[in-house]
Amino acid sequence: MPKVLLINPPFNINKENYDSSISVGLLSIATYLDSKGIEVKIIDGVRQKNHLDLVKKEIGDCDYAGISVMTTQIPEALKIAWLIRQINPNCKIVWGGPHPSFFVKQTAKHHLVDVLCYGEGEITMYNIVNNDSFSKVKGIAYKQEDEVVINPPQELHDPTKMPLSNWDLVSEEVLNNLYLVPSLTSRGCPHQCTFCINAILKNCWRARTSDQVIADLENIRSKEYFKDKKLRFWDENFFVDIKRAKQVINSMIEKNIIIPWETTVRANYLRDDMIDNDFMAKLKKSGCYLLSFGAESGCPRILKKIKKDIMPEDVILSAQMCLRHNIVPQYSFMAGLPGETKDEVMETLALIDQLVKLSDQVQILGPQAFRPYPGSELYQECLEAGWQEPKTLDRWEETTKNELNYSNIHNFPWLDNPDFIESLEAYVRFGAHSIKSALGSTVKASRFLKLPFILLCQLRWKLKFFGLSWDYKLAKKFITKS
Ligand code: B12
Ligand code: SF4
Repeated sequence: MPKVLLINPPFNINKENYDSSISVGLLSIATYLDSKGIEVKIIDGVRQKNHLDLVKKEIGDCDYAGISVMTTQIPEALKIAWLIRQINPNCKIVWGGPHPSFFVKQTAKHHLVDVLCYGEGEITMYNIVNNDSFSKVKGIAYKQEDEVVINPPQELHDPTKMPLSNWDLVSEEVLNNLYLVPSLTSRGCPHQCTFCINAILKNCWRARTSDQVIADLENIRSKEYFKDKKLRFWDENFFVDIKRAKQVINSMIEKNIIIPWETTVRANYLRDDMIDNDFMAKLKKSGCYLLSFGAESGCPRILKKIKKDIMPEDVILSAQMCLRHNIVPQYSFMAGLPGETKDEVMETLALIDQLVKLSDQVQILGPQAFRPYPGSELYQECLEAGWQEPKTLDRWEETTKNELNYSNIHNFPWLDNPDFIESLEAYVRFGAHSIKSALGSTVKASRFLKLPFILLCQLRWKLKFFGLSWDYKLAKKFITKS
């Protein structure tokens, strides 16, 4: 029976600033392989301290190593792949996740990539492990006589046919430090936002039944290590089928499965035929403490351009409704899209200002720099503006090495002032909120360093002055891995 090791490489950020969640994608693949009788282990380099030692210990007798890769993980993924090649040259190295799915051919070309899985990995990884020839496996790319062969895509899987997450496959170190327990009740999204991975990869919406969701929650509740932990419905869009969402929430209340939970929702779902006041009250009763919205921009032109199908007014209304029900509204924003003017970015900052003035409870994430992904309409505009995407995996490594969020945005030719766009996230995080909540931010640094930076950010936010971002550059050095 083949042995499989699945690895999540670290991000380019100090370990103490790691998010304490889990790689849901790898857990899902591991659960599926395990349910089919395949021996599988997960090493989470994001959350396990000595991940390289663990790889060294486990890789000797492995047949397949699967590495999950977002663009920011490329430098560490390459290090891990190199180590595997040195210790066990017979082990096949499989790359999967968002970056390989966007950049199939150039990633598959690399000498440290034996097979690449694009799109969802559960069935594809099983088929890779179970076939003696790659030519029969859908959803992969591989090299054949120096040419890259890309097989047809794997069909999207049916979540109702997937087993319950097998938590025994996750290390105790990760389980004990977990901040948010993930429950994945659906996949994909029916909306068409032009910047989003779901729209680009055409991940249509599919869900587990409400009974399956409740079984998952009961399983989570039965685990001692999850006692008193919060939960996140890890879905892209939990509320698409509102009838199902209501069944889940009603069952949670009836069966007294009251767990503090959060999830993602669209601002325009908070309306009479979707999430009305009565349903909001039930969400609260079942344990919902936070709803996370993609607000993206405060500029109507940009919102139309990205096909977000919401307007700034929807965002304000959604915040008011959440606050009425004592649920924390959290909004993520982006900036630096091709064609976006400085005034339009300032409209986003004005909307953020309006939101934080509603209450100190409102949480803002970003604005993060827009990330160009091939296959989207916006990507075409980036190309027309002169964008030259890195053409090899090694070149990607160079442009991501010192970055927190994606790749070096000084390479984005459509940006007149990349420093301004890059520093906004920090200025909002520490300047727009009250000093108290800025101090409570999850970014770990000594108060001695944090406080002066916060005071500067507060002043910048008051004056709306974001030039000469030397303070941001200094702060970034402290949290980026040295
Ligand atoms: C949860 C999440 C996180 C989590 C943790 C993810 C993790 N791996 O540990 C946290 C919050 C830490 C995180 C951080 C970041 N994230 Co993030 N994140 C997500 C999110 C919202 C959901 C991912 C998820 O769990 N999906 C559910 C699982 C089941 O799907 P999955 O992870 O894609 O896995 C499936 C397939 O990809 C594939 N697969 C994945 N790995 C492997 C490996 C093998 C071997 C195989 C065969 C298959 C395979 O099979 C899996 C099962 O079907 C996605 C958005 C999205 N829709 O994907 C963004 C996303 C992955 N994140 C993204 C980014 C950019 C980031 C950040 C850089 C910035 C940010 N703040 O968003 C940081 C990275 C940290 C850093 N500073 O460097 C981008 C990645 C784009 C890219 N080019 O790589 C995404 C796509 C968001 C976006 N639309 O831009 N993220
Ligand atoms: S609603 Fe959210 S998940 Fe759905 S396509 Fe838009 S950004 Fe992506």
